[in-house]
Amino acid sequence: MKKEALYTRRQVIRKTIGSFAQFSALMGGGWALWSHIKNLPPDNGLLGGVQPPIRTVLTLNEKIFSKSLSNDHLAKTYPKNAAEKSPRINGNVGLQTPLEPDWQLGITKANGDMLSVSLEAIQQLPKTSIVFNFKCIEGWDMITSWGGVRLSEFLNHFSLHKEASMKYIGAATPDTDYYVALDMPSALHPQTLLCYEMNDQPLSIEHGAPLRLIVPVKYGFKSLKRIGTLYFDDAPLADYWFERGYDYYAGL
Ligand SMILES: Nc1nc2c(c(=O)[nH]1)N[C@H]1C(S)=C(S)[C@@H](COP(=O)(O)O)O[C@H]1N2
Ligand SMILES: [Mo]
Repeated sequence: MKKEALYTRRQVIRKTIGSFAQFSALMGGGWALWSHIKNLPPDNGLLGGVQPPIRTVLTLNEKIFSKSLSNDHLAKTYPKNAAEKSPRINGNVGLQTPLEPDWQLGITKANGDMLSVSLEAIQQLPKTSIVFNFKCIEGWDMITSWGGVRLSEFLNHFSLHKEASMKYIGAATPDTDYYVALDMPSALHPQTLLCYEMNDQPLSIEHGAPLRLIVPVKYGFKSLKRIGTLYFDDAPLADYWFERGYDYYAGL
């Protein structure tokens, strides 16, 4: 018995053309929507230089992440031998000038006074180590090993209580070329460290000597290398990558 063809050749051609037209219409629609969004004027204020519809999505992400973040939300940790021996280096904004040999951490207190703290004084505080999977928003990650003091213990030790009760903390490189903002709950998170060691060795210049932030519950761009100053505010503080379109909280 001769099998009936399911479709005639003509039908096949018509269907092919039909699907192609549908596909083109979808693509065209998507493209038109995207170019519409792209051509909207970016807001250079708190929207961080991205177009309003994109910022709306980022803001929604932030709401979800800032709610889910708490001290119970700990980044997964690993044994020390799982850590990368020579981890990748990423980003040198704020590291281009030679490091001052008399470096001290500068803290702008809530009343405007300045406090300077030496590396030795920081190293005398109780040491906390962490091995965790460091994630860069560019799409790579690596297990890295760090040592330093909890930011919360540092603030407590130097009686920065008023400061720790504010909504945001900012950190900047000595030349102020790179700067990050952290919401205070993330800053006081038990895994957030001021680090002076990687793989039990003093930090290299490329990895942020003499002192860097390590914020395991955030994407890597919040972990500022070579801290020059810390400062506080109840209003959101400036953030280098936020101004270039990334989300403010960058929570994981
Ligand atoms: N001062 C400074 N800190 C920085 C950066 C930078 O360019 N300058 N880059 C950030 C980014 S995007 C990442 S992913 C991490 C990378 O840290 P690493 O170089 O120690 O691997 O540092 C962060 N801290
Ligand atoms: Mo990054």
